[in-house]
Amino acid sequence: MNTSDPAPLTEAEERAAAAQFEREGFFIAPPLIPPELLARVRPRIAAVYAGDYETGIPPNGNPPGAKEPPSALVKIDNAHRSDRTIHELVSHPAIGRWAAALNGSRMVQVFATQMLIKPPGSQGSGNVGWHQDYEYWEGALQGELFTAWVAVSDVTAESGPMRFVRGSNHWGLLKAGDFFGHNLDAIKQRIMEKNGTSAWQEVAAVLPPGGVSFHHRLSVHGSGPNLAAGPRVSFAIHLRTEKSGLRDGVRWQDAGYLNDFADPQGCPVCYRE
Ligand SMILES: O=C(O)CCC(=O)C(=O)O
Repeated sequence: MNTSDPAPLTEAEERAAAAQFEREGFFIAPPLIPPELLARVRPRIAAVYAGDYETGIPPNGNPPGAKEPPSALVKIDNAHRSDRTIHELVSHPAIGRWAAALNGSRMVQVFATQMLIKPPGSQGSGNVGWHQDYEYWEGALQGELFTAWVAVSDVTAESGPMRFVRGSNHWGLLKAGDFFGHNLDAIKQRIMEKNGTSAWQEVAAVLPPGGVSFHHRLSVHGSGPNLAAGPRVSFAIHLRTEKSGLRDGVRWQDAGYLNDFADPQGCPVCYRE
């Protein structure tokens, strides 16, 4: 169950946001997640990290559960299947409303999530290498796909915020990225060579708790080390619209961490016209 209705957008706001998303490949929305929901979700993030799964469903990859604070980037896939409060957060209607406005879509549905904890002091092992999300979905999915990224902690310039490369959504699928690579400069070099241009303008998505950014499936993005005092905590929420689908001949059981669109626990609809 969701806790609050999204604030209505004016038509002018919707038009301006959609134009920016199309032009630049990302959009930074005003804070969308209510503080009371963030307060309820924080202990649930700690619980899932420790291996406590409220629904009895483990996240993908069955992480063993850890007692010690992390020392490198933690990425737990589909924690929303394991926990009802996390499910409530990732399917919040304000995210759906903005996502629909950015894409002019009639329906928005979650199809996978990542719970991300970037600990302080993790140096390069906290980095997320430059990549395009579609590199990881291309085999199974096609059409309109994108990501909402929700800040749970205060994501400052020091905490290793996500960085977008402006306009890279127009570069096509380069397949030169690597989410798991830590050497950002080497990956950047590879992407620029593949793209045949030295154009590269980075924008940091600095977000307060509850802030949300959206990015296109082809937008190049990554993040550097967390130099702040506390962990950078967030969710990447992968979204589809009615203009996307499973590729012909692909079976859900072969789609890795992507959830079957027909499964309401794995794929909650967060907006419907
Ligand atoms: O959290 C990050 O720094 C990157 C997350 C990411 O790759 C994504 O949201 O698609």
